[in-house]
Amino acid sequence: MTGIPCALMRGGTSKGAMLLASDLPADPEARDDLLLRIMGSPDPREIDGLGGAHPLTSKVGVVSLSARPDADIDYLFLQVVPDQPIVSTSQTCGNILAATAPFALERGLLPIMDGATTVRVHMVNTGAVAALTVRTPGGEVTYEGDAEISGVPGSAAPVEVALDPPSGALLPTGHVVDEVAGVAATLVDAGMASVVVRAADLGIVGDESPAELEANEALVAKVAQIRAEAFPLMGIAGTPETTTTPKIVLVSAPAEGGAIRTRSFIPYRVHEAIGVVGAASVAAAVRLPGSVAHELAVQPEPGAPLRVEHPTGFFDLHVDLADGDELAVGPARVVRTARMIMDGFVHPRPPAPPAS
Ligand code: NQM
Repeated sequence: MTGIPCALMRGGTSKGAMLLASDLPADPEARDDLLLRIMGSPDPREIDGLGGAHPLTSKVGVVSLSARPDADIDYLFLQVVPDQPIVSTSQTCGNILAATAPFALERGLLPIMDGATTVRVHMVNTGAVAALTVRTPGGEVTYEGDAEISGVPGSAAPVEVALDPPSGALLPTGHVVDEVAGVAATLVDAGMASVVVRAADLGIVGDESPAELEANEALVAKVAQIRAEAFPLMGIAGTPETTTTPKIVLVSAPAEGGAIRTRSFIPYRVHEAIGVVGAASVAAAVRLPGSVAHELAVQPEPGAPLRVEHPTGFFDLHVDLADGDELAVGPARVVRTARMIMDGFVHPRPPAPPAS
């Protein structure tokens, strides 16, 4: 029985299948069909594959050596929707990003240093580049360490992530505030197309649990309407039905000493925490005078991290507007952790027989 080399890894607060591009079909349609069968989609439980029945655990990272002069590896992220036969490349994932560098080092794609190794990762989905520093004592990747991140039990070795400034427009519509589906919204993209709206404008407090929010049918319908109207305004390729962006982030005043409190629809389920580039996009809105987040936020002291509160804790990051240009974001710095859970061969579900 042959299988496909594949690792199951946690990256930050997400989990997914990690594969080398050379182990997958080059044709995107054939690749996506195979990934559905590897993950067990479409099926709400993903019972017949590696997927974890939630968008945060139904992710795929594909890694290869990069031909770019500013990067060591290319990382293509694919969101496999658990209950629909959709594989979307419309977004990247900064959590799975944290797993890409250790995975590339484990696969022997790059030389390993003694102590720590920095890998520059080109995020194919967005074109952005990030530098990841992985702990490699004695020239081997270690996952053990004392870094803790909200949403992950225990501690692990830190993966320091420095995100280069995004090259696209921070405000895709050119406005700090737009009216979308009758609601004031800041449409912002610092790596993740995000629609930031006030929780209060949608009739909620902003401290509700993800389960409470997902059970609120009127809210879910309003979020879907906001997303449908924001989608064309943000210049996203494809259709809302076949992509997983933009994310809708409900913000309210901080309650735990942070800068802002968030609840994120990603876009159907509610995030248990917040994404990395998702947090960078909200943080950019926090920094932007006039945005719907700025007026609710408590700005951090100069030099201190900007703390984004979320359902399972907080996410600290350093993100500033670049000097002299209020629409450009400076480099963002975050700490994540990652872990190899399983490494071996995956046996995909067989292809469906051709329709007769
Ligand atoms: O924004 C979930 C996650 C993400 C995305 C999502 C992410 C990011 O937390 O960088 O990581 O928004 O779909 O895995």
